Amino acid sequence: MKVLLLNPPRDNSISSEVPTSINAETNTIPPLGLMYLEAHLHKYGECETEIVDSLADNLHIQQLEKLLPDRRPDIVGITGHTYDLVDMLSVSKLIRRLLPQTKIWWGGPHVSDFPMQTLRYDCVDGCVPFEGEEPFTDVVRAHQASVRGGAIDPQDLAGNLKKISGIYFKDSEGQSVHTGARPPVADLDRLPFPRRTATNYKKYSYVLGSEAIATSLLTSRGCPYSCSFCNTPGRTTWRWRSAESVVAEMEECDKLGIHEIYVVDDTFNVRRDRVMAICEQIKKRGLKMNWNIRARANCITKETVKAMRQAGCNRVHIGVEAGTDEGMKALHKNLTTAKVKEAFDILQGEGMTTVCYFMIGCPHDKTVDDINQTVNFAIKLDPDYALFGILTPYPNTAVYREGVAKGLLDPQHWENFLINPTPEFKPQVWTEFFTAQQLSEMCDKAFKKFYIRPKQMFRKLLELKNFHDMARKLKAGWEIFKL
Ligand code: B12
Ligand code: SF4
Repeated sequence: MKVLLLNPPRDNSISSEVPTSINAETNTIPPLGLMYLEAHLHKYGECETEIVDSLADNLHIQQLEKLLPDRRPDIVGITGHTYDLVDMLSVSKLIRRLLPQTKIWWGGPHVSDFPMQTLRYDCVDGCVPFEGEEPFTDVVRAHQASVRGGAIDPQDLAGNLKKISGIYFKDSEGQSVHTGARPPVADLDRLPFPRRTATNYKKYSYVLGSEAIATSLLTSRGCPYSCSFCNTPGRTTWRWRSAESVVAEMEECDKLGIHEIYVVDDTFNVRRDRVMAICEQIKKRGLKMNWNIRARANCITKETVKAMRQAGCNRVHIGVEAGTDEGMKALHKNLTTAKVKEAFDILQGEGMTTVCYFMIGCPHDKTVDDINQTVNFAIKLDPDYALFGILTPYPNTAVYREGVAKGLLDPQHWENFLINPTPEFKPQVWTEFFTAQQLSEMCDKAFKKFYIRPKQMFRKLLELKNFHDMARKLKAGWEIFKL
């Protein structure tokens, strides 16, 4: 049996309020979710596997129309955010038309939010919300076990799928079936490392990075915090890999010639002892790796930052979101401005590059002055990079529920998009105090105010590494200037 795992093109994503050239750099991040699935299938699935990353290989629907019949997969697994729904559907319809016998399964962040709604599409046979390695391998095995006389028997397949917990599918009568919840993987160390050689791994790189080839790596899953705008909490408990396992994977990357790693954990630095153990292992094995993390400001300490710096960590991404204590409290950030400032002083003192995320248009942003406080706090922290976005209340978040209860958000809005997805769709924003247009203009102004400062511009000039780097950064800079 042949399983093809597809990262669809992103030609019709709905807009995400971040300048396009800044977004474009993200196209070269490896599809780690698919790589984890592939490695698990490779080890336990007894099937042929292939990853097709449309983003890395610059494939669009026209190229896929030629490529897919050539491959003739029995099962295609498709990943994506809700933002990518239009493209996820276009490729699925294409596969249905070209290869009617091929089974189409979806997974990833969109499915985790809307599993039942996913089954409404004729071009989807089933989906797996949340972590996919074990349930999807079971799904593939169920297909294998249902082959009768060279073809999959629909009734046998439905019977076999019903035995797998944690999945959604359509049975032989077309009825939607949910097989109940499945606990997440308790021991992350037992998952095989993502097989980077199953991708064109040399194609991945980051605009903020210093090495030609880069990869992403996951050391923990879930998050113990509960910010009001995020739907990660409550989904799974926070679990983490052992330092030995993490650094063994880094070592594998090193052997492939990959020396730049983006650790994509929601929050890498929750536990001090774990951070120290990982740094210790890196040192012990003599690994020379540039790596960077997504971190919580309240968990930053001088000791851990020093150790991380010595172990090769050179960039820290932090979600600060608001510029006042009241704002942070309203977002359930569990942070104060003083704590954040202290964290930045430590990070900058140790020579760490800092990337900071802020939101405007939150329920506490009642006046222009409130929004200015966020921008001014960004300038006060003086990170190397700041990204400003407009709060987008996602379903299954506290802020979304609050907006619906206040009558500000229409619960049908996302539902209408799911029924009729078009790239023109605009997610609802918090319009209690400002219109969407006003928020968009203030977001543009925030970028300008932060970046068009002599200190920032001079610093960016000093950082330029070569002509290619200069061209990429100039392009991003021009986008900001145009805002
Ligand atoms: C890297 C990243 C990106 C990259 C994606 C590039 C890439 N190739 O992965 C970029 C920068 C483009 C991105 C953009 C956005 N992102 Co993002 N991103 C991440 C991040 C940091 C890591 C993703 C990752 O590699 N995870 C590790 C892998 C192993 O997990 P996974 O991908 O979820 O895969 C597992 C399961 O989902 C499942 N699975 C995945 N695919 C499939 C397919 C099949 C067939 C099956 C069966 C299962 C399955 O199995 C996998 C293994 O267990 C996550 C945070 C996180 N820690 O996950 C946020 C995250 C996924 N992003 C998020 C958001 C909100 C966004 C944006 C909407 C932000 C914005 N406003 O612009 C945009 C969407 C833009 C767009 N057009 O899609 C949210 C998703 C929330 C949600 N439920 O929708 C997350 C969870 C961050 C957060 N805590 O809020 N993102
Ligand atoms: S925003 Fe980050 S820290 Fe807050 S709950 Fe989500 S993943 Fe955790």
